[in-house]
Amino acid sequence: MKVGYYYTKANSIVRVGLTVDDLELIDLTSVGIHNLSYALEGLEPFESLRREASRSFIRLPVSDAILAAPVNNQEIWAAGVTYLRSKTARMEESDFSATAYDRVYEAARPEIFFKALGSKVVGPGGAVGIRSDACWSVPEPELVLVFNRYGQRVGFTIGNDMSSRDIEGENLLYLPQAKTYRASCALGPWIRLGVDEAEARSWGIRMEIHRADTVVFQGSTQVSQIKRSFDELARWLHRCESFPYGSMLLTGTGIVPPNEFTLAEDDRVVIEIDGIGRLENSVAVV
Ligand code: DO4
Ligand code: MG
Repeated sequence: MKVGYYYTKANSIVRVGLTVDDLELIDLTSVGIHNLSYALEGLEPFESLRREASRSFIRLPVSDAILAAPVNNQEIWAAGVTYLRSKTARMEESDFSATAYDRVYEAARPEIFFKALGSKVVGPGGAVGIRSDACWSVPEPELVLVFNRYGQRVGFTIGNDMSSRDIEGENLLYLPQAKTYRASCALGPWIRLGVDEAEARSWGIRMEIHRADTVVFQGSTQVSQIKRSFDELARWLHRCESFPYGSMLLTGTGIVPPNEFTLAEDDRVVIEIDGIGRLENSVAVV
C-alpha cells in the first residue's frame, strides 16, 4: 500500500491519496484525512489506513493524479558513507579529510546530518537545484526511512540528496553548504507502507541522468549493500533528539557517477526503487 499527496488537472487543491495496486487511487481527503504525517501517527497507521481504504470513497485512475512531495513539516535528515561506494568516492574528492570517511564507515556512530525542512522539499516533476557557486554537482539516489513523531518507522520513500562535491571536497567543514541549499532535496512519489526491513533490503535502486535525448549516466545498486541496519540508523537519529512532526532519514548513496561527471541545467534525474516507484526531476541552477 502506498500513500501520497496528489492533485489533478481539474482541481489544484492537494489531497491525500492511497493506492494498493498502482492503478486506482483512493481519495482519503473525502473522509477528512488532509495531513499525511498526522495520518501516520496512529499506533497502527498501516492497518487504520487499510480499513479506510476498504470503505467506498472517491476513486480515480492513478494516471489522472499529479503527485506532490509526500511530506509536511517533518525534518529531513540524511545518513552518509553507509555504502562502500560512497566511502571510496568521498575519499577521492577530498585531499585532506579523506580519512574522516574511512573512519566513519567503520565507526559505531554513523554520519548523520540535517538535510532540509519538509516545507523546502521538491516533489516529483519539480526542479532540483545545483548551486551556481559549485562546479561539481551530483544527484544521490537514496532510500528514505519515514518516521512518525513517536520515532516509529512507518514507511519508505525515495530521496535525492543533491550534493556539491567540489565544496565538500575542499573542506569537510563546508558539508552543510554542499548539502543544504535551495532545492537540494527531492522526495517522492509515494510513501510505501506495510513493508519490513527484510523486504526493503531485497529492493534494487537505479538512476539515469538524461541530457536532451541522451542518457549520460546510468547506475544501479541494491538496498542490501547499506552497511548499517535501519534500526541502528533510527536509534542514532533519535538519540538525544525528538521530532514533534516526525522525520525522514535518507540512508546514503551507493550510486556515484564517475569523477569527471557533473550535472548541468535542464538535465533530468530519474530514480527508481523497487517497491516504491519512480522519482523524476529536472535540474536548475539556483
Ligand atoms: O559525507 C558526506 C555525505 C555522504 C552522503 O551523503 C552519502 O553517502 O550519501
Ligand atoms: Mg547522500
